[in-house]
Amino acid sequence: MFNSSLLNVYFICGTQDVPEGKDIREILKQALEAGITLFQFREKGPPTSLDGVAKEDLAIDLLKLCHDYQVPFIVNDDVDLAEKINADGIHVGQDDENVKSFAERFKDKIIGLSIGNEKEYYHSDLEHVDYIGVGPMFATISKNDANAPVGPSMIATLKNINPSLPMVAIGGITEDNIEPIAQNGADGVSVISAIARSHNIDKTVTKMKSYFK
Ligand code: TZP
Ligand code: MG
Repeated sequence: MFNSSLLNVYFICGTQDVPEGKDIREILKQALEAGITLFQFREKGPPTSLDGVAKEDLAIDLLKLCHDYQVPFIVNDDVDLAEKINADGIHVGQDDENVKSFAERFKDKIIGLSIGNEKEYYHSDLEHVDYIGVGPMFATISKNDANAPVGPSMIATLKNINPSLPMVAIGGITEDNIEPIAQNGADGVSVISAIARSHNIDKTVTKMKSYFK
């Protein structure tokens, strides 16, 4: 059974999200120290995008780091990588068809699915899904092909339909706009830039966590 408190402060990052002159390992370490509850490796350039052995080596480093802090390590989309390095789960989008095959191969892994609205919810096969990522809540700088923002009320709309399905909000979330997300019943927030670009990761994570206690 998936513990929805893992979604409280869910950090997502790939090398493309890291400010110039900084290292993804150092940022993740600071975020783990600060108390993030889940991590997703999402390597999706441009401007950077590792693949092959370089991607795998980095993923292994980040997985080990997460496990030093007992935080599960999720891979975005890349089922083969998740399998190869024995990640704790995968997160897939509406266009990714591999949830079923992953679920069959990995009985005890975490599976997340992105859902933007009620129509996508009703069209999704949720049989193997542990949580859904709902958004984008607000405009985002971190995803070029993001859909139009749906706003925090989409969480309440979907919770109304399925109160027991764990839901994490995503897209443009910062320390300053997080309150309505918690008020609309989200189990947590998933963020890229608000943590990767924070000038004080400890303060940012601590504040975000305080909304989900
Ligand atoms: N999916 C929907 S919005 C988004 C993803 C991966 C990007 C979230 O990044 P940020 O910087 O927290 O807006
Ligand atoms: Mg995808």
